[in-house]
Amino acid sequence: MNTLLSLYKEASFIRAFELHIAVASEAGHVPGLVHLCSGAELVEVAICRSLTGPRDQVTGSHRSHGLALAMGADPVAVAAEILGRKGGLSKGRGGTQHLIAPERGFLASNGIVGAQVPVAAGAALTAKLMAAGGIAATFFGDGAANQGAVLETMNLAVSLNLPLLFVMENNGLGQSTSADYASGGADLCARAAAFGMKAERMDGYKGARAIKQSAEIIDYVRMSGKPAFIEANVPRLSGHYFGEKADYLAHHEADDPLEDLAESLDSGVAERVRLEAEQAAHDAVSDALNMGEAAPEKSAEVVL
Ligand SMILES: Cc1ncc(C[n+]2csc(CCOP(=O)(O)OP(=O)(O)O)c2C)c(N)n1
Repeated sequence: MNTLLSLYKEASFIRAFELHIAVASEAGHVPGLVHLCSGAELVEVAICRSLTGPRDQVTGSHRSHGLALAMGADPVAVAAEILGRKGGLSKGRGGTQHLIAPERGFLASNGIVGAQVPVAAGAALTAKLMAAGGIAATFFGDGAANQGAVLETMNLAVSLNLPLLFVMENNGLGQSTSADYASGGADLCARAAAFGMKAERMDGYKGARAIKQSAEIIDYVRMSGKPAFIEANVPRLSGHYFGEKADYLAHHEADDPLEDLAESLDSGVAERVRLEAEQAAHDAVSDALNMGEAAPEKSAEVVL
């Protein structure tokens, strides 16, 4: 399968997975709110496919279902975790915002905005001290980019020479606040460069270019042992959380990177791949739903 087609296949699976999670949420099967990654799949798959070192580690935000899947976590176990089932990645105790699949290099996602970033610095420091060629990557939003812990981690990564890739997915919104307002119109890529690291923009609508750029910058981090930063522009194709009814969304209608990608492929092939992805996502979420068993009640014995 050619590179663009396999990117489309993986990204379409994540898109369909999120739609099925949305359906499950609407039916009341998901404890709490879910933050869907729809719009960011292409960037996440493009970057994760270059994180192939056996010791590479990734951390993500509250919007990380797709990231866990892009790193190869078992879709049924991801769905079961989101649904709070015993068969989930962490027995249903973490839920949608706390996914973990360390055996696949997915160290953790985190519901505290920006908190996943210093965790990745710890993974990068470990990789550096073990000198076994591993690197870390951390995904966060434009809102998180203004968190003190994130800015401190950028400084630390430069001063300690950590093999850490910062990936800021700029969807223009932190909840309902525009990125321009929250950052005073600052150029966030230039701000990262000012810490003293290589910093680039990635077009989240251009699949082939994103794959090439990801491979090059990950190679740079691995070979140099230094940090780097990517600002990827992505649309947020859903509300802050699924089901949110908000007027501001009307002002943020965006093109869909997956539709753009499908247009660059043979239409019959793209449609077949999309339908297969849809079926696979349906099966994964259904299997998780059919597990039936809820997570055990939280108690001291369970936690210990
Ligand atoms: C420390 C902290 N402050 C506030 C929140 C509430 N909150 C959850 S997501 C979010 C917006 C984050 O925006 P961004 O980092 O751009 O990520 P996006 O949701 O756009 O993917 C906020 C304010 C939180 N979870 N943690």
